[in-house]
Amino acid sequence: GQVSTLSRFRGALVGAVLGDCIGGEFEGAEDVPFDRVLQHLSGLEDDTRGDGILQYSDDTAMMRCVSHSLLTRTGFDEQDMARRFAKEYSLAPGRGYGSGVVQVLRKLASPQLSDVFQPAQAQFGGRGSFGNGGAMRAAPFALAFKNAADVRRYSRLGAMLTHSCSLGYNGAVLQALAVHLSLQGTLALPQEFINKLISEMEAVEKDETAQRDSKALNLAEFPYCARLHKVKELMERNGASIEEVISELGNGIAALESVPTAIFCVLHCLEAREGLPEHYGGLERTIAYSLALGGDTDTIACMAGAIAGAHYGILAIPQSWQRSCEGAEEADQLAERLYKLYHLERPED
Ligand code: R7I
Ligand code: MG
Ligand code: MG
Repeated sequence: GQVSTLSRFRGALVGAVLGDCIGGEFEGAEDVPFDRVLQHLSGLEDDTRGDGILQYSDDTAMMRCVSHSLLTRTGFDEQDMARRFAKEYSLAPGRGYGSGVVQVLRKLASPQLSDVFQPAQAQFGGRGSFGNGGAMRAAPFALAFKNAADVRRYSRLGAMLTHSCSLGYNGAVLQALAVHLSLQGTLALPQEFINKLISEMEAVEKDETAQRDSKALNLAEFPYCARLHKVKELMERNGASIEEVISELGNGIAALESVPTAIFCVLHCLEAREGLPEHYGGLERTIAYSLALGGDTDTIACMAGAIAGAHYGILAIPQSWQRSCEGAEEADQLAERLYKLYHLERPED
């Protein structure tokens, strides 16, 4: 049936939180046999375990900051967003943050800091981080802005508060654009979805800094486009093994090795897959499949969960899964408020 736009918004943020909470179990595993994944997931249906048993990590913690900031400022305000990241980290530093980004978050807490983009620029010898920490929290940008140009611009700036390497912030742009297209129902035509992302990223990666960074890091000239072409190839192969997906797309903590992978998980799970229960809907398949890849499972499942949730909508997400995850209810409320912001007439529109 038809999925309403509000349902898509709610599905996006709740799907992201679920991916983070549920994926945390296997973070760092090499790959995970399907029966272990399914055992973990069937445990969520056990009503005796109590509510919110699975805690969220930095992915959700920072995504909450992004949502709250966009809502209270009715748009992007780098000072406000930076302050929220710093405050969240100081209140709950044990959420599993990347080992480099904590230095940025400590510097962002300083009241003397005038340029909030500066601490990120000092990371990793001055080139900035290419980790997936910008991408993991990018979904709310697609829920706050209608125009693709705004989604691009602000997801990039929002990521640059911690990730100043183009591979880091372009991963965030790609993730936000994927959620943007999914909210519009574009996943009904998977080929069109991937082709649109490729042409968007061709424009994004033409940028001089992106060209320079990919050269310095010994990568293909248009690294995200190259990965998205591999996603297309794997889709066409229709039956790619877990090992092939890991070796061709990656499952790591770098944005380049996880954002295209998350997109693949969503596309691959649009239809029933061997090894996954027949009663599973697409969102359940997507999260299960993301976990089976191992590696950075919380983040890959979080990003795939956002894209898939925007496609299938909130009604496709099992209640028991939602009850098991800390922060799912709040994410649902934030999505509803972002829906109103998205439809607000703003002067620049
Ligand atoms: O990107 P970031 O916020 O980490 C996010 C990840 C997610 O999986 C979360 O769930 C959480 O587990 O962490 O944090 P960063 O510290 O900026 O980057 C993550 C890691 O990527 C770093 O600790 C480095 O190991 C690696 N990395 C780099 N290594 C070498 N050179 C990132 N950028 C570089 C680099 O330029
Ligand atoms: Mg995490
Ligand atoms: Mg992670």
